[in-house]
Amino acid sequence: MTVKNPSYRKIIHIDMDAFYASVEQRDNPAYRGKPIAVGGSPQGRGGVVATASYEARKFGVRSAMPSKKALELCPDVIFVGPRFEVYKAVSTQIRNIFERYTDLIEPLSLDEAFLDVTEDKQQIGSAIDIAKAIKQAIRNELQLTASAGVSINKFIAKIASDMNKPDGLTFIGPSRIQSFIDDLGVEKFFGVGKVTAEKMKRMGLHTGADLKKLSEPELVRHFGKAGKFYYNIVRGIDERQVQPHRETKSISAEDTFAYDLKDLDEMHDAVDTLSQIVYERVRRHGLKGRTVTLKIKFHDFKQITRSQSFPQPFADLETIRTTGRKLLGSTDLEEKRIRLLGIGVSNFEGQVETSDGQLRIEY
Ligand code: DCP
Ligand code: MG
Repeated sequence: MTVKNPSYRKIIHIDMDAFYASVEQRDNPAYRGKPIAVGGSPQGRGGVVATASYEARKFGVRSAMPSKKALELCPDVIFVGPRFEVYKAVSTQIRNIFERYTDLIEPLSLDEAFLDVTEDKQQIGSAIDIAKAIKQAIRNELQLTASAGVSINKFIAKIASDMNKPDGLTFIGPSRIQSFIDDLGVEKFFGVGKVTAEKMKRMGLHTGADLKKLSEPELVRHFGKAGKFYYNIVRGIDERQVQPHRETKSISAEDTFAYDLKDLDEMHDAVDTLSQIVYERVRRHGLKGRTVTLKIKFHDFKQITRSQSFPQPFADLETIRTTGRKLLGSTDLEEKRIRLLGIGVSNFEGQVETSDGQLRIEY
């Protein structure tokens, strides 16, 4: 028996299709119907792909892939230089469309946002119809396509928007949520990164149904604080609100190691990997920062942060990586072993510097 619960929220997650590439194909007819990769460098001499058109994806070209590899997979691929100012302007136009339908908008990056449409500003009637109207407006006014996911919480709405790309609209209603989650691979769960997913798989946990067999204390024991969140989410419970106007104060990534690091080369590798992750996220948000922060947690759980600020805002990988390494080099590591490293970028352009220098760590 399904009980109709009038207190369900109506959440839509919208994500633009092949965002940078679609904008480039829209603005340059010569690129339409062709495999293009935004970013990277011509002849695949260096750099990575920011995103690929769907024509290029057929060959396996993907975001974050070295352009050399992209060229191997798809010899006809056309590399196109990014135009971040244009993507930012389009992002604002998309936001303006969202605002006609709701005041509760939480952007996640330039091309992606959560909308809470429970209130139904335009009295359209159903969340599915609101999502249709938004997609239609984006198509008519911006000549671009978006995919939408509709459900009762953020977690399910976000997964739904990814299920029928491009130009998709996927609704997962309350009665379908549990069976959907049971079959879902652990790597798809919110907050589960590569490392956690591998750990889960080693423990024989492959799907939502597997995770559901663990008690809350067991999950917390294995996965720390996040375990509590996983416990709820495998039961379809995600109470996170859509938070409008949340300014991005910092973008950071951190990694707790399977064993404590002693070796400087290993620490440098970790800093490089974290810098790459942070760099990509800074880019995706269209931001420029002034401060790089390194966070270290030692094996005795003592924690320190070290920061360096620059007069000029930056958004490049080199600044993040070399500053991270430098901050590590200037830290007195003594004989200590390192349990966790984190890299963050903050003090974004156009935002006020925080007086306490406190960083919000995002998962
Ligand atoms: N991006 C990036 N580096 C990455 C991933 C993405 O620079 N590693 C940029 C380019 C994308 C944009 O962010 O166009 C949005 O990211 P998405 O993950 O939503 O990817 P797309 O919109 O390109 O494709 P999809 O249709 O899969 O959403
Ligand atoms: Mg997208």
